[in-house]
Amino acid sequence: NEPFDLRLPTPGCYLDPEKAGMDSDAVFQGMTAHLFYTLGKLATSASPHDLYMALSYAVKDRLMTRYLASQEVIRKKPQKTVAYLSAEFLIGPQLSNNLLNLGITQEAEDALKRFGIESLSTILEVEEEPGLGNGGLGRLAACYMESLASLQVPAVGYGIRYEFGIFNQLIRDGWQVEVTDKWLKGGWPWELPQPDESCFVGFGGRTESYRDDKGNYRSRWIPSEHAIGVPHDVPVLGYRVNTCDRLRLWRADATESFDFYAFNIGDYYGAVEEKVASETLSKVLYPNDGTDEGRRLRLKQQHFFVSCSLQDMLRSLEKRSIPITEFPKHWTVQLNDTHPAIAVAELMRLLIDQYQIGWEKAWNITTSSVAYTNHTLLPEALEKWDLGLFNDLLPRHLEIIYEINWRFLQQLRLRYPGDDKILQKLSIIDEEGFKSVRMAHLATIGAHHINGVAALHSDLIKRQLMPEFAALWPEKFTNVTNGVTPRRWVALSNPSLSNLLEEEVGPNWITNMELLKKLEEKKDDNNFLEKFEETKLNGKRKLSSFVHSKTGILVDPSSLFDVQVKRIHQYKRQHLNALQIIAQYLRIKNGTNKFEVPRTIIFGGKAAPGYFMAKLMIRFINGIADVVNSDPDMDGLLRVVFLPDYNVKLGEIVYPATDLSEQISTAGKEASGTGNMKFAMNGALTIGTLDGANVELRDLVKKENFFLFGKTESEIMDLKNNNYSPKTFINQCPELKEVLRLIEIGHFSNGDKELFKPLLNSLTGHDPFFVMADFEDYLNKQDVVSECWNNKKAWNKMALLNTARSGYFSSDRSIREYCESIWKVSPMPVEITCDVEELT
Ligand code: GPQ
Repeated sequence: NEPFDLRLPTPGCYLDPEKAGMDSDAVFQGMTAHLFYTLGKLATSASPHDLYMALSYAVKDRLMTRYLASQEVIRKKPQKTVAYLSAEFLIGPQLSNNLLNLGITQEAEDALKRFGIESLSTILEVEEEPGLGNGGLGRLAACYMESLASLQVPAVGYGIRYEFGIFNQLIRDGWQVEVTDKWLKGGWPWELPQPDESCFVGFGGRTESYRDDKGNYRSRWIPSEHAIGVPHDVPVLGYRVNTCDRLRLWRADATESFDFYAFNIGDYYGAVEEKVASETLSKVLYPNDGTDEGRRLRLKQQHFFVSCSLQDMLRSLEKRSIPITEFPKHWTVQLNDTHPAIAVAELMRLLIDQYQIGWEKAWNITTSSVAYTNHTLLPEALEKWDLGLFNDLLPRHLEIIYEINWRFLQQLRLRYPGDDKILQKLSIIDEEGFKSVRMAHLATIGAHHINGVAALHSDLIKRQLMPEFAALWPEKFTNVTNGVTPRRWVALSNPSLSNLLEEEVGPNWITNMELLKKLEEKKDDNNFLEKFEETKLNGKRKLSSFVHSKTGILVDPSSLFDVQVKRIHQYKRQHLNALQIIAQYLRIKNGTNKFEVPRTIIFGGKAAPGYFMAKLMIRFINGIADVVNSDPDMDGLLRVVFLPDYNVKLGEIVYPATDLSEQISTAGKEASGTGNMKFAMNGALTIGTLDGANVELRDLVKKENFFLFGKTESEIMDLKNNNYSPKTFINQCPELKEVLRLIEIGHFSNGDKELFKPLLNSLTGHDPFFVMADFEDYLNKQDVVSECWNNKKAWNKMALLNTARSGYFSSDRSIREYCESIWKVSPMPVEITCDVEELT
């Protein structure tokens, strides 16, 4: 590779080639220039937001050399690139991460001092985070982009630039209130619009058959509507490397040409309406986490970003004069769940209709490039599109899907002669009731690999979700356990722990988390354990002041911080935690509490706006918090906090401050979980079920350092298959009975006996998530937690071992596995030089 000249394009770089624009002087000058020329402000009157913008622009300038150099490397020496297709990228604040990865945090801090800003954090606080995701799935995509860049793997993330991301959550009278997220309002400095790389996407209309020059019958699509996708690129820099990958988010624009006709015949409003309709495509993120609502606009969004992305990939081959048939050598396309699964049909359509490639060849290209990650077994999350709606919006795709399906079913007929049942079961088209297109089947048939996101989950995909597919293609099914980036989730969010880790094992743990194993040597070193505890206390002080500023609740940093942050869902069982709090409250009231352990129980998370039970769970937690926090008997023993508007930024404050991580989903329901990993790295102990990645976490940290409770997946299955009755469990547990009675009489709802009835009825009636079955075991395990907390040294040792042994959950490990076993791509270092000799 030819080195890229670092000095030329980066403002400030020419000041001192040695420092390459990375000293505080250059950062200061960059900021000054941006304040003046880009923002039209004088340094003397700049607000914190102005300074945030100026610093961000100066930092972005420093990304550009690396970003362009990374693209040049691929252009000059074609190599396979990862295309990560995801409807969500929950990337979080950018400034702090880019400073860290560039290695100029201190320089930025020094530059800010010259503007009279004493601490970088006052500027970081100003940043609005782009909430372009709901929860775990979107955050995973962001961690994976960061690891890809850090591992120097060429990659592009493709998604949607939603104008309104996930709503902001307010809590009013204990209820969740949703407020529009206007993340773009103050200007977002991290994106580069690239209008000349826009793409054209069709919808609706009809297909017609025609005979081509060679006399063959072909089909063509005549869409009735179009939209334009305008790329907005976000640079994703790796940690202390030159690789800077790209996150390409598409914004929908109206097409001019089409409305001109309406405009000219005097239908001005008609033309404007058309324009508005096309632009609503990228307006808003659907706020449902793991529930499929089958909405027309959602399918349009999916097709919109998938079509733009595939056209973009194909165009990149054309630009470099690479034959289209070599697509799989240059692109490996990963589907983040079924949201982008239309890619299978769209790639076929582009190859066949645009590039005139024959079916067999096109199918071969498609299936050698596409792979699919499944993130859930929950039936309500498996996407199905009503056939009528699908045909309306994507008639040509439906034809192609029919053909894919017909050929697939032929294959099945040969293998299972006379077995119509299996044909019905595996068909892409669900013929029962309202006919629909099953996207998971399309993805599975079109992909060369299908992976789950934790060992247990991948196993359940094969055993429960798709046993017939797994029998048909055992080699396609695999596992890649999720991971999270240690840059954001330890180095950035937990500076005091990071400093200690660096002192102990050196700086390389940030890119090689396995080095943390060395900490095990310190497990009996009192002095070290105290230092470790001190880092936790620092985090807890910071969270305490945040809690106070947001909720007015005073919490004691020396109390046990017991935290459950994640989307609110019945399967995640925040209500199990809530019931346990009531039991503890009762014990304190009755003087029967066995341990004097002050606890602060903290919740955070959003509920889907249409998910009644989840919203009621929030109200329930707040009802309990009101009673507990205002009862003097609870002083110094129990506090309950619901933190509003949980997001990435808040997560960065929460993980370092947690002693006990709640991972209490019904076994078999949580595909992986990733919060569990962030907590463990930051030295929290976990109380959890054998679900998702908890299973692997417990194996790694060893069972004596994990608080296990609850029924296993197979025990849950047994209960389910044997007429599970929650009443049996309630009757066996007097404490649980008392808890339920207190709710029933309205103790947590100011005497209102109706408010929580739906929740009570669900728990005592069907109890679909086996809360009653696990309650007693959970409560008992919480006693073990309390007992353990009273031996601070033992606790610290366990916590240290969690940090030391959780290196496996670095997303660097996950990405290496994807690269080796699914994508077959290797790193491609990007070289940059400042050496004048070498350049001439
Ligand atoms: N997940 Cl299907 C989401 O966050 N949203 C979704 O729509 C689906 C899954 C989560 C899943 O619930 C977690 O267990 C995983 O850790 C996470 O995806 C990433 O794989």
